[in-house]
Amino acid sequence: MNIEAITLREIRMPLVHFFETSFGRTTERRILLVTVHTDGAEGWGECVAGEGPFYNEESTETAWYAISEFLAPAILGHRLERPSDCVPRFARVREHRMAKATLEAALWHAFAVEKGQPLWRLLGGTRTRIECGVSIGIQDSVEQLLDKIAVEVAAGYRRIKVKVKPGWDLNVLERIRSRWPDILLSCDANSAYTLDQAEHLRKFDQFRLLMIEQPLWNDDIFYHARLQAQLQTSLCLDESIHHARDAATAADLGACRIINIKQGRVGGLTEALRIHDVCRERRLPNWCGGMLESGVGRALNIALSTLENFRLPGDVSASKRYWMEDIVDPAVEVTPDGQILVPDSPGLGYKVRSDLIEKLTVRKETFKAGSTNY
Ligand code: OSB
Ligand code: MG
Repeated sequence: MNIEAITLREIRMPLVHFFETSFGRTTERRILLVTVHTDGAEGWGECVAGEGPFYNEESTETAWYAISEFLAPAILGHRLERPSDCVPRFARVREHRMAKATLEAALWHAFAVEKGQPLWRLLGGTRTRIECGVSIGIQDSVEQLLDKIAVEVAAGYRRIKVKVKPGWDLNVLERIRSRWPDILLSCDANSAYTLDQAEHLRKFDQFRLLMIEQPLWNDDIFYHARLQAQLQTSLCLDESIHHARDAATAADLGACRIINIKQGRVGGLTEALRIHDVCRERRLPNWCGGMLESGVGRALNIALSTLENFRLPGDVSASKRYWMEDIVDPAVEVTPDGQILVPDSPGLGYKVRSDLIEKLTVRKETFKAGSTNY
């Protein structure tokens, strides 16, 4: 495919309900979308960076910078045989993984459209339905959280994950477990603890959690292994895993028993597939994380989740949990038994609503082949 033009834009989308983690509260998303125009198709990619550098070092603004100044120019005017061919072209830029992943996602979408195939098949997926879990943020009160869990359990979701932090953990888990002794339950600390608190974290064992996600430092693997050795509950790494080598390190050290794969965090689908293969070879189950995506990113997560080693319910849930109106048609829906039926139409399987996107756009820039190349 010849990369003829790339449009970068920012849209704003208010969340139906705020989302709070140990690193802060989000009420409105500032989402970057790219459109890659090839000679045969158009592909869309969503950037999963947050509004500020709180989950990781990237943000909406740094992704805009990396894409417009370096990454778009690295592929514009070039002919790529496959979407993965962008990876070596981007390699000169250190980090900026979410920015890279945005363009790679758009290339995969365009590639699938050109081939007239559903993206999930091109990725090597085998599932026709995926299992859904939900991630529920920190609320203003425990009662409010229990009400939210009740809604999601009734909606059929197969795994409930709650956000925890010091002061919002044992008390909360205790209340959840006494009301729902048998649900598949996990928690995510987004790096809110240190190894000094191992004793405290050992108390989580009594709640029979499926996993504790990223309890320690965002850049740590080694001390998670120390912690894992002291816990019955499985640890899952999210923030610490940037590439396949990190996944192998974590497996070799025994730093976790489960891995959360987010294509954005790891620099794109090619690296996500490599991590998937590392996990499969080492018999670590992995699952698909979420980053409060709009329908474009959500559709991509669905496609990725069809791969064999996505063995646990992901944070891939219905559009209506986040958005009054999603930018794909149909909106992503979950069956009463907590599954998403994977669409079989070419590309993402959901139509991108470009008219609505245009209305939500607050800035936009188009880059054409022949512009500055570094
Ligand atoms: O750690 O998984 C996380 C959202 C923003 C940043 C980090 C995380 C999350 C979630 C939300 O847990 C998952 C979702 O999109 O539903
Ligand atoms: Mg997480």
